[in-house]
Amino acid sequence: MSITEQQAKAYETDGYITGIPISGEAEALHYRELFDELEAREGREKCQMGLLDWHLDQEFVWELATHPKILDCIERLIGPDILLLATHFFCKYGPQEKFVAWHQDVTYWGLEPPEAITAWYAIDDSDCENGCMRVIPGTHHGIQEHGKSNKEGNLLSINQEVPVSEEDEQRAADFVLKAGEISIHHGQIIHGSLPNRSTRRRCGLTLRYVPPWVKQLERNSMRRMWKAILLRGEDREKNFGEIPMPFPMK
Ligand SMILES: O=C(O)CCC(=O)C(=O)O
Repeated sequence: MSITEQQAKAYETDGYITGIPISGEAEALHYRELFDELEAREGREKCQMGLLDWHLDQEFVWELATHPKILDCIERLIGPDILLLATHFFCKYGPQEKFVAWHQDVTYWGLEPPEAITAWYAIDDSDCENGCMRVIPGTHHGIQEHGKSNKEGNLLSINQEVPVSEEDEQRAADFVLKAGEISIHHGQIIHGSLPNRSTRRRCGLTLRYVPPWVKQLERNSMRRMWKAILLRGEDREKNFGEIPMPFPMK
C-alpha cells in the first residue's frame, strides 16, 4: 500500500507523514534481530550514531533501503526517479541525556537544490518516553541559520541547532511508531528528538532519498561525498556518477 492522496497533500502542507505500516510483526522482528546482531558485533557506542551507509556492507540495511513499500511511498512524493543518498542509524539508549537538537537535514549536505526526503524506519517501538522523532509542522520552506547547541548531549555531528521559539516547540508533532512502521520527513523540516527516558532502546534507520536533478556542490557535514545509487526510474543527469548496487534488489 502506498500513501493516500490525503497523506500526499498533508506532506505538502506539513512536511511529514507518520505511522505508515511497512513490515508486519514477523518482518519487523527479523530486522530487529539483525540489528541486535550488528549491535552485538559493533558495540553500543558505535551503534548510537556511527553506522552511516551500512547498506553498502549489510544486506538487511540494503533490503530496508530498497523495500518496495517504502519506495512506493517515496515515488508518490518525489516522482519515479529515485536515488538512495545515504542511510544512517540513530540509536538512543536509555535512560540517558543524549538528544538530537532541532535541525534541518539538508543544511550541511551540500546539495543543490537543497532537496531530499527521509524515511525513518522504526527498528524498535518509538514513543515519547524513549525519545521518538519530532518535527515542527510546516517548517519545510527554506533553510534557517543554524547555531551551536548550548546543551550537553547533542548527538548531531557538529553540535548544530536551529533556534526554535517556545510557541513552535509546543506545537511539535511526536512520531510515535511501532517497530516496522515509518515516518517520512522533508529535508528542510525542523526536527529533532528528546532524550530517551526509558530503559528501552530506541533505534531508527534513516533512509535518505533524492531525485536525480539534485547535485552535490560541496562536501556534506560528515566531509564525505555522497554515493547516491539509482533505485528506480532513470538518472539522466548522473550528478553522482554511476555507483553500482552493493546487492541485488529484491
Ligand atoms: O532519530 C532521531 O532522533 C533524529 C533523526 C534525525 O535527526 C534525522 O533523520 O535527520
